[in-house]
Amino acid sequence: MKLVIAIVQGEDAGQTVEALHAAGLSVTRLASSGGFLQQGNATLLIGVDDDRVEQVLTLVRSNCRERNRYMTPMPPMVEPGEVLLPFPVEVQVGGATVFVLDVERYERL
Ligand code: 2BA
Repeated sequence: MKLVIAIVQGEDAGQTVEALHAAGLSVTRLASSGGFLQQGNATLLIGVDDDRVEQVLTLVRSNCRERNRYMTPMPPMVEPGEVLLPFPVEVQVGGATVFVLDVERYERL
């Protein structure tokens, strides 16, 4: 058995969960946020038999798309009288960041 951890953008999370659920897969959705952009995203936990991992990846891939985000870096300290206007930096995010882990033991108690 494997545990697939998929970090997806908030906009893609609902339809990804629906697609996984429709395929008969169990999924847990956690609210999370990225350390770099500090923006909300979603982390999906999907426990599956080994032979369904590729199906999970296909469903995640087909429901998550790449987007451009903008972040405004913190301006550096400037001397009095100096003006330094920070401008937004474009960052590409997604489709999804996926980890596949071996599950040593699975119990439903
Ligand atoms: P964030 O950490 O908010 O990162 C958002 C996007 O910013 C990343 O998109 C990447 O394009 C860019 N980025 C991240 N760190 C950067 C850096 N030090 N310098 C320049 N650009 C940087 P994705 O790679 O698609 O990642 C989307 C989200 O997936 C991340 O949100 C984070 O929540 C998660 N993630 C990505 N890689 C991870 C990892 N190795 N471990 C844990 N979580 C990860």
